Amino acid sequence: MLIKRLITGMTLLLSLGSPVSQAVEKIIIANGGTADSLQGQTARRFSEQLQARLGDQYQVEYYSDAKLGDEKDLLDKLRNGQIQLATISSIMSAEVPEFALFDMPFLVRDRQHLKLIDSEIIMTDLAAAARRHGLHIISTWENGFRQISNNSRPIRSPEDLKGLRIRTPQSEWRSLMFASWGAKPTQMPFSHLFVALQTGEVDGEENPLSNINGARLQNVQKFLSISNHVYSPIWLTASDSSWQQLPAAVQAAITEVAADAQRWSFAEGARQDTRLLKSLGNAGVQINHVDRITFIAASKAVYAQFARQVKGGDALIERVMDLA
Ligand code: EAX
Repeated sequence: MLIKRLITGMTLLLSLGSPVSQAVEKIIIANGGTADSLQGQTARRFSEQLQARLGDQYQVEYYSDAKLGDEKDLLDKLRNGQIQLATISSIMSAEVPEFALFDMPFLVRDRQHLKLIDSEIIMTDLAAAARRHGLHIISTWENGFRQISNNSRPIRSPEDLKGLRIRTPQSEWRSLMFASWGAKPTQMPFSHLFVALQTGEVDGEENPLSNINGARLQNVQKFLSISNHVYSPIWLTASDSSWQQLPAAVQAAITEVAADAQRWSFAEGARQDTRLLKSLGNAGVQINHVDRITFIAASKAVYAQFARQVKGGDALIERVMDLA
């Protein structure tokens, strides 16, 4: 830490050509989504508030739109200390198996069920699982309920997905889900998605409305089917070892500002879902609702795989279901 401060100080001294009284530590936060999506807006708000709270000794920098890499790169950068914070979404289950809990289709019922976010299931069980993989979960923000868009037809039942090439995040779980519904899933980073839809490399995708609008996917998609098939949180994540090295006061500041950002993101997420449904319709996207019953009936393979593959998986699912 001291060496790092000295080096930062020397670099400043050299670049400014005048003596500096205090070294500045950087706190870099990055995400793979767009600045204009809920996760981008939340991260910006968080960065500004954290900067105000920490004062001049720290410089908080926020990079959106995969400028520092896609979510997988961001995890690497957290681990090797190039960045301090990142927001990680669906790919977390590829790192920490227990997080595939959020890839159980239709498990999270509605917004009321989101009391899950502040429950022990996340704060204790999933947080501990992340720590075993060297990650510290600071806060859970909203990415959102995921919906399906495509260029071929309205999706009412899994039958309608047959043969469609659907982009999923880089997670085996989401692939398994869409394959068991009959689609042809293709994994790719979010930052590649607009072009892949535009060129017809894939027919469709699945994301919260805020990500769809944030990346202007309505410009390259004809149909939007409201499925709420998965609730996708955004995990504000640090590497556990670099987190442990932060001064306690800085840890407290980050945790508190992040908790405030969490409250904001859930309230704003609910508002955006209503507003964006209208504006996407106005933009000419044809919107329908899926038949949940047929989708749920076709989802058994995903639950069975989770129970087989993740120790204690069954119990985790039951605890989520039991939350009234
Ligand atoms: O920033 O990759 C995805 O589809 C995720 O929703 C991610 O949060 C996009």
